[in-house]
Amino acid sequence: MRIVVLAGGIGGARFLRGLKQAAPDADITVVGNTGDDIHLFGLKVCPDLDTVMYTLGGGINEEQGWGRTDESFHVKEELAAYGVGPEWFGLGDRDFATHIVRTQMLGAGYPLSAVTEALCARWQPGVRLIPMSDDRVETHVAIEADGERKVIHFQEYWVKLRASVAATAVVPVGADQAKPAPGVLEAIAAADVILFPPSNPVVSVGTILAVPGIREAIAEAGVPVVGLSPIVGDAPVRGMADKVLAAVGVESSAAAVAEHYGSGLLDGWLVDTADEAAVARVEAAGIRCRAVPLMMTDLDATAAMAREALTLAEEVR
Ligand code: GDP
Ligand code: FO1
Ligand code: CA
Repeated sequence: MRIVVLAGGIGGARFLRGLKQAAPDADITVVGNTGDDIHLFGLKVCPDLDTVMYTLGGGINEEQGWGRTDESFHVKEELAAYGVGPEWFGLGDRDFATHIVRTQMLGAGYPLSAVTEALCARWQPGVRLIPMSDDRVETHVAIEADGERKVIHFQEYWVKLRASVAATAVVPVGADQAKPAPGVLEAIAAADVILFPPSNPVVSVGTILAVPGIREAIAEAGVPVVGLSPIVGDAPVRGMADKVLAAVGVESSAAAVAEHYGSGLLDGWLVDTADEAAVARVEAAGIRCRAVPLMMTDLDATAAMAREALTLAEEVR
């Protein structure tokens, strides 16, 4: 079975670990979000690609969900001693090596997709990880600060401000000019099922869908498209997805996220058992819906979620 998954960082990566257990023989292609990417200290950092790569490759800091295990921060401290920031972004020494290799290869002319493949040769994630695009796309967030409208990088909004101020717009800068990376449209066209993990619907899956051609390819693939809600009991399980949902005018609920994707894209949607009441509303929107446990507390629970998604896909096929 060929499965395509559109993934952000932690939510996508943890789900993929469960999917690999649930479908050990499946051929899994992951289309990764690169809208979170940021240039720091002259280096290209791709947080969501790295989160997937490290999580599936056994190098992730499990508690944190991003960055390397057994990490130290000497380089960051030395940079700070020179007065060179930003200090609010936690790049560790081991992680730095990844960004150095990536930046060196990009400088030599390799596209990001080829660089990602090379990095994965070390980590052996057990999936094919492709960035959504080789072209630069950067998510920016518009905020109101001191009565003034300001546009900042997504990481500044998320990590520095911890989404503490209201976002008035979320813009995937460059997406309209970006092309899907080699292999993305081919994988979608060849898929037997397409899954949206419980990733952020705006700044993870939404950004991937903003690359012209990807949404259309999914809609035209003619195979089941099934998603899992990152919102449980009207709040994100982790992080501040409610803040970016508000920016695009979507309420923070499992049903509203399904409606936001819409029946033109989604065939099936899983909500948590806490959101049983949302099932009827989602089905009224023309999307088959089931309430099942959606907390990725451990690998077995996550694998059970993946099995439910694949079962729902068979039902809507
Ligand atoms: P990020 O790039 O690291 O923010 O990760 P993603 O975009 O892939 O996923 C973020 C989303 O994962 C958040 O909105 C969380 O609500 C969701 N999430 C995290 N853990 C769980 C979980 O155990 N269950 C569900 N349903 N969602 C989760
Ligand atoms: N997230 C944080 O909340 N604080 C950090 O200092 C931080 C550093 C960081 C470094 C490398 C990396 O791959 C990810 C990192 N993240 C950090 C996560 C990052 O903000 C991601 O974009 C998340 O996916 C948020 O969507
Ligand atoms: Ca992310």
